[in-house]
Amino acid sequence: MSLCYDLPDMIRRALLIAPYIHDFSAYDLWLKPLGLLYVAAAAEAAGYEASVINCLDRLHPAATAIRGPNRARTEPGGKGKFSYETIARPECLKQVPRKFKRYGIPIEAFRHELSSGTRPDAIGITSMMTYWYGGVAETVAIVREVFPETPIVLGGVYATLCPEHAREHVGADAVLTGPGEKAFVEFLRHEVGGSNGSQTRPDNLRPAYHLLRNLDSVSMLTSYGCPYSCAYCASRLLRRTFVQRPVGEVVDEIAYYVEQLRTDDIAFYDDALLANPEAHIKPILREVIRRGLNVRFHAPNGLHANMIDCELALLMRAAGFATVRLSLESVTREFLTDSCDKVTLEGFKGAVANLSSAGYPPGAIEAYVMMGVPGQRLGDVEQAMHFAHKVGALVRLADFSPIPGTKCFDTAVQTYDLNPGEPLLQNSSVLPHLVPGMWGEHQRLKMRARELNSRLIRRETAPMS
Ligand code: B12
Ligand code: SF4
Repeated sequence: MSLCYDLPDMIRRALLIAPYIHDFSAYDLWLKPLGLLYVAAAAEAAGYEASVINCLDRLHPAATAIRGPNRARTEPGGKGKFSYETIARPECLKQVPRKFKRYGIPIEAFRHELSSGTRPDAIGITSMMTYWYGGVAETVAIVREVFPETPIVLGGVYATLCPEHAREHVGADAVLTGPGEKAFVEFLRHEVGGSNGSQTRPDNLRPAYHLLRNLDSVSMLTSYGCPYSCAYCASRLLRRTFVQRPVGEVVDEIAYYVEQLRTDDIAFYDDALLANPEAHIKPILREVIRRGLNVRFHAPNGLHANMIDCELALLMRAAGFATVRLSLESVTREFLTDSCDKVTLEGFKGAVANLSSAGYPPGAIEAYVMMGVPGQRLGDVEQAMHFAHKVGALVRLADFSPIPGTKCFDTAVQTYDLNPGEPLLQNSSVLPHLVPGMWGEHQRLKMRARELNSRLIRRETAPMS
């Protein structure tokens, strides 16, 4: 579908949409449609007018007006619960005895948002987890009803990891893979023409947060990609190279969020925030402290513990790091090799000690421990949990998600007898229900983790004798 107009100076409009999530559970942990905001910024830089509709807007009046348990709720620190509606479970998830939900603003509110804005010339939709494609397809269908003639393009993580599936199941006019800044502008030029704007370097853009309403936190990147290549991870498939942004540019962006957007909470979405610490994170944090930028930083993604020496721990504390989650993943040799040796047991222990000395109480330091990785024994998970507990970190268990294209995927498909062509089965909370015995085992491990965690917190709060 090509809709090139004749008027060269007419401003073309791009509408960017963050779609609904279909899942058994979803929690807003500083979730922002960061990729979509980069793409919107690129469109603006190229001379297009851009607007954004966020179906996951927790603070949307229609989401907070709902009565009952499915109302959106906001918790301190920029997190919260999405509003939701229970929907039918897809056939292949019938074995999972849980309610399936559509998370996001009520459908009528979305229709209203679509039809009350200016008519777009093209629409871009993002996608995140592969197993959330049902929400993407539903979003596309609603958009189609309102704008039957407007070209729709899909990008994002799911589009990149499962492009053929997306072409077949989502109903967009085009599916673009990989970083979308340049590709989306090319799509716009081709489909709707226009664009006299000067295009800035894609790696020099700032996400278009000014287009997002109801902002109670911000997510950002100080780097793109990851220098490692762990067997279960898709980072390299999403971005081939690892690039760290210039320190000054990163700190200016943080200052903009704090001083102009008045945000108190910033989450880093980096895959490898602490890589090359002397040249990157340390100077960033020193500059944040020097400029007196008062903000809470969150690292919901696992941090590389080996990089946290005494100085970095002190800088993190002084700069306002509030959520500190370290990747431990496992303590077994073969598993650590699959994780590219990015964390060693000594390194992990040292990091917790350094963070504690810098003033973090143990309840503030968390360790991601993986479970359900093909070939992983229950005893391995237990060992890792006990190790994290012993050195003073809270245990946060993370269920394995088989991701197409990763080194682990084929083994996972064989081990767990999965249909490789069905992304719904890649949901980390689905797998334990499909594999006989796995759910019970995981429940037991989760209970054990809770016991260890409460013991750690009690130990810390007990009065000294
Ligand atoms: C931040 C993050 C999280 C956060 C927040 C996400 C949330 N609240 O749901 C937290 C830590 C909570 C999280 C949790 C999990 N995550 Co996560 N997460 C990420 C991460 C690191 C960054 C995503 C991101 O925003 N990147 C930055 C933006 C700029 O990139 P982008 O979205 O890809 O956008 C670019 C392109 O895609 C494209 N694009 C994007 N939109 C559009 C739109 C158009 C129109 C176009 C043309 C282009 C385009 O252009 C953009 C700019 O270049 C990715 C890894 C990664 N490198 O992407 C994993 C990732 C998405 N997560 C993953 C996993 C496995 C998980 C967990 C299951 C881990 C676990 N075992 O518990 C959980 C599950 C959470 C859930 N709710 O289901 C997997 C994906 C799994 C899957 N099957 O899809 C990834 C890929 C990491 C991996 N291990 O490989 N995650
Ligand atoms: S270090 Fe983290 S982001 Fe990088 S490849 Fe390994 S798991 Fe993925």
